[in-house]
Amino acid sequence: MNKTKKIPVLERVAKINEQIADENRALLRANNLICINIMGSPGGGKTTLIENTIIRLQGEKKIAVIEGDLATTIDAERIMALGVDVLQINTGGMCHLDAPLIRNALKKMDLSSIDILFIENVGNLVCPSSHDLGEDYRVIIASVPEGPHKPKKYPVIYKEADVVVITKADLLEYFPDFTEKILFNHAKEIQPEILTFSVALKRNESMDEWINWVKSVKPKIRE
Ligand SMILES: Nc1nc2c(ncn2[C@@H]2O[C@H](COP(=O)(O)OP(=O)(O)O)[C@@H](O)[C@H]2O)c(=O)[nH]1
Ligand SMILES: [Mg+2]
Repeated sequence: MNKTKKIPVLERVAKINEQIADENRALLRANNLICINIMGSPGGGKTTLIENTIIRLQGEKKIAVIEGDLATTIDAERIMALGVDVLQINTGGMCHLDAPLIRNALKKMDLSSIDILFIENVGNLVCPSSHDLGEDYRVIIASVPEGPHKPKKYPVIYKEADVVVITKADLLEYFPDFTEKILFNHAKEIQPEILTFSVALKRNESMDEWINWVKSVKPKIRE
């Protein structure tokens, strides 16, 4: 009788991702930098939030960015135009980043000079949630035109999130079914500890609470 223990392939791949995510975390810790993984739908405002955060923290924090995209360097070029170090990862067809891709990117960066590393994940509310990258914090972007029910429809990504940022708050008057309260309540039903911010990036308004959080973050203590 064959007594070899069979581990399903997906389980093995997930385990390898976990191991490499832990190695990434150790490398980030050794270089004393905070890593924030920005996730959300395509077009929600991920790149715009990162751009505005860079502008607001210029001269205060040294920021670098890893840009994940299926194809193109469009977002990376937007970030580079701000004079910030950016590393582009094109995933081909893959709908998320994973820990090995981040490990390869980290090897190419001068980590010792960075305070905060943003990762812009591939625009998607499903795939990125199940891939630990070694980040400290997970931030979900929820833009007003997407409607207030996304946390209920995509609970898995919210369950693992530390922060939700409502973007495009300047458009609230055009979306009467969307209130910040409804979205935040839905998010808190799924993840009671989640921090909540709301910004209107087009007008660069109401960024203060978000910016204060970014400035104050410490490495995440993991249980
Ligand atoms: N009105 C408005 N538009 C925004 C806001 N944030 C982003 N956008 C626009 O939404 C579009 C997609 O933004 P982008 O940051 O590229 O989204 P990403 O795909 O999530 O990175 C762009 O045309 C942005 O100018 C906002 O707060 N208000
Ligand atoms: Mg983008």
